[in-house]
Amino acid sequence: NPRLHESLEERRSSSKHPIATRLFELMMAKKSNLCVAADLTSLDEVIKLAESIGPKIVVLKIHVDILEDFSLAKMKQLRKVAKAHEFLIMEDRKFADIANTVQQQFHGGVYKISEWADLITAHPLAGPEMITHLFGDSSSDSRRTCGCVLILEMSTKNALTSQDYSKEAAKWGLIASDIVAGFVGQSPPDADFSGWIQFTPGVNSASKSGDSKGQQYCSPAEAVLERGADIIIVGRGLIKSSDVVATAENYRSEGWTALTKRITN
Ligand code: 5IU
Repeated sequence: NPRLHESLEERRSSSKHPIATRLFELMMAKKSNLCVAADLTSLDEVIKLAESIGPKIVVLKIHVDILEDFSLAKMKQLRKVAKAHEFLIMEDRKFADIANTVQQQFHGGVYKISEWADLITAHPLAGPEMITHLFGDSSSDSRRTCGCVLILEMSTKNALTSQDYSKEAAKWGLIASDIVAGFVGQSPPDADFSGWIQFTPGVNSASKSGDSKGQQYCSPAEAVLERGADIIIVGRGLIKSSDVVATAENYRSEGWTALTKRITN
């Protein structure tokens, strides 16, 4: 797969999505391919975490619907931290409904995700038109300000994201290259594109066995060198550690070393 060995600069120039372009630039500037899954129930705590590890990460991934103290004002604060430390905010909403519903979930409700998310995740389950219409009609600003990260494979045991499923979905993603900035997966898809960014969750240096609830883990090096990850997603391996800044630096360094090694090989 050519994507795995191309330089980030080459890939940045072939990228068709402004958010992917920006992410390639952040990766090169910060020498980081670390995305932290800030799965905390308080947005105040997420902001605190982001302030401390901001310089080490390129993406902060959140689940807005687990926050007990959500407000748009606090989300604006998080955006300020993201701007100051230069990282993107990914809302792992895993949109999966018909386009008409997903558009409302993305723009409306309490969370108004389109106002603050740089990246969102979506399951391709509903078919290609859900992807093309995800952000609204062709005049929607979100087409420039937000990128879809398509979930092609999941990290869990016995996930239903079979090879046939991911193969078909990757093809849809290629057609919607103005919407799709990358994908979540555990391996590079056949219908790959070097301007896309592969996000790989299920990364934990301390645990090999998973979490006893179906989650499976691998190391940062394995994610990058064997599974094709461009960006490693680390949750509990970091947020539960006693020194989050030191742990972030370890994951940044391990992830970046592996990526550099893969590119130069
Ligand atoms: N996540 C996965 N696996 C997937 C997808 C998303 O773990 O296949 I798609 C999310 C869930 C959680 C984070 O927010 O990534 C991983 O957290 P831990 O590193 O704590 O397991």
